Amino acid sequence: MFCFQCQETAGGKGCTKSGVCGKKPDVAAMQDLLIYVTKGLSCVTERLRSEGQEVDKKVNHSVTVNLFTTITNANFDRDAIVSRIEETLRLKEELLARVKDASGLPEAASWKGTRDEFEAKAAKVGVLATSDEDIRSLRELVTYGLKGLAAYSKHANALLQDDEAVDAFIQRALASTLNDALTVDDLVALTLETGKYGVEGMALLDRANTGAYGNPEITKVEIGVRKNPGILISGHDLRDLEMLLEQTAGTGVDVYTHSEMLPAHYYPAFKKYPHFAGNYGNAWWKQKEEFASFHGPILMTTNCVVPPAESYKDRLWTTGAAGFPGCRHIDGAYGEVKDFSAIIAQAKTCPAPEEIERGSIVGGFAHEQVFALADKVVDAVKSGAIRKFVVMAGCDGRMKSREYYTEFADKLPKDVVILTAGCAKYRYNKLDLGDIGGIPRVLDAGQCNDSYSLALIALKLKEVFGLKDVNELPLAFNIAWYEQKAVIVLLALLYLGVKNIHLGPTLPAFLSPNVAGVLVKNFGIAGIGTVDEDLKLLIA
Ligand code: SF4
Ligand code: SF3
Repeated sequence: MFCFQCQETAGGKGCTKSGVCGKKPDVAAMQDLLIYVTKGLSCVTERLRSEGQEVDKKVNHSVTVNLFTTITNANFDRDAIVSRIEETLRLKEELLARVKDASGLPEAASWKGTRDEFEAKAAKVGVLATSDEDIRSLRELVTYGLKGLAAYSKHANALLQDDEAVDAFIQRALASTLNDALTVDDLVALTLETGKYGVEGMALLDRANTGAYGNPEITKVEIGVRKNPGILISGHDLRDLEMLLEQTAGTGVDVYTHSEMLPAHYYPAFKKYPHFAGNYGNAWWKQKEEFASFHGPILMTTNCVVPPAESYKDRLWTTGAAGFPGCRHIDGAYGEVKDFSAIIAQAKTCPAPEEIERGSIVGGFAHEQVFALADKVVDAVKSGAIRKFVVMAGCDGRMKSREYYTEFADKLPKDVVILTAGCAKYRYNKLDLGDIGGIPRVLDAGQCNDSYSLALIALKLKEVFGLKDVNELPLAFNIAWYEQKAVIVLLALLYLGVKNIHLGPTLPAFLSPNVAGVLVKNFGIAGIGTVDEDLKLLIA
């Protein structure tokens, strides 16, 4: 196997024996093949579109679910991945028959192996199949960005919202990664275009979420526990949460959020459920201890799944693109109501969660809520009460080096405000950082996809202060990344013209020295240093 798509890749170079995340070589191989056949399918749909033929939404959804399935910590279930490969090949054959002129399509468009040939084929189509280091780097950068974009699209699709332009781009870009005629310059341009569609995809999801559940508002979220049995829901899918809240109403079972599901509490629509009890635990990587002490069932709607301990494996359920062998999976097509009754029945037999924390945290600072506070914020900046904003959005991870972010937040001067989104916030959202004239010093916009809100807030501030360029704002970027959703967030920010982003705790292994050089030269991208050095650099 060879995988270097996440920040924790072995030795900062690539996982070759087994994944640091727990992904085994046989699963990695099937993920490689799933990406390959999805690229093949995309070559066919791109051709159909260029012939003026329509591509059905179901095909778009297949592409996005396939990509999502291969995101770090989403799906470890080999059988589920093999089924997706077979389904993709079937779909591709059906569409290929409609193509009027199939000349010049790459091999991936015509390949149709059977299950017994999958291993051998997978060995030939992984990341290392591209020999030129820079072309490989750019192809992977685009592919990982598309994985993140696909994840966000899929959540919008679950709320019956689609953007054909985003789907057509995802497929065109996937097909382009198989096009040997594209040069480094072409692929750099495609990378920026991926960022453009990243903005579109996040806007789509923002419309879908706020359209269905209202605009996030300032909310205090309890982090302690109640006395009833509970179900813990994790991941990013708000539609799954809605169905679970509906089905648990009046059953005596409480629902708690975990990790990236925390921001669900900020939406008005979910406040009507008295059994929506609070948030339990921290970022994804602490789940082994926290899922054990939760005692009740856990529903993973997306990444990040950590291979479970035997002690709670029978309480871990997956749905959507998530999966783990031996854990029960709940199916359901878009628009259908999923049946969570088995999870609820299990919860009723479990003890209540064990208290691991007490108190509350405050969030809900997505775009509309911050716009509502705009006058206060602008006054605070003008009076000097707020000297600077620092965007610390992104992912958390288990590496010790991430203690940097806790220390950085803690040591920030008291007149600096943190803007955050994603699970990166767990590194500092329980520190008591106080407020500035009633404006909390940590403004949490929501999930990683809500980084879109942070971009809108920056653009709004630029407008209010009458600036030409967003880089003239008193705003610094110190972003933490782990998986591929952070890649699309980064590309989206680059597309919006944001410069001098610091990215840590390490730069991606999939950036070749030359590609990293392009990002440094054109966008001022940098890694992180020590906390004290970076405080001087970013805040002074
Ligand atoms: Fe390694 Fe990350 Fe790939 Fe897992 S997702 S195999 S940890 S690079
Ligand atoms: Fe976290 Fe996995 Fe990325 Fe959505 S839950 S930010 S790492």
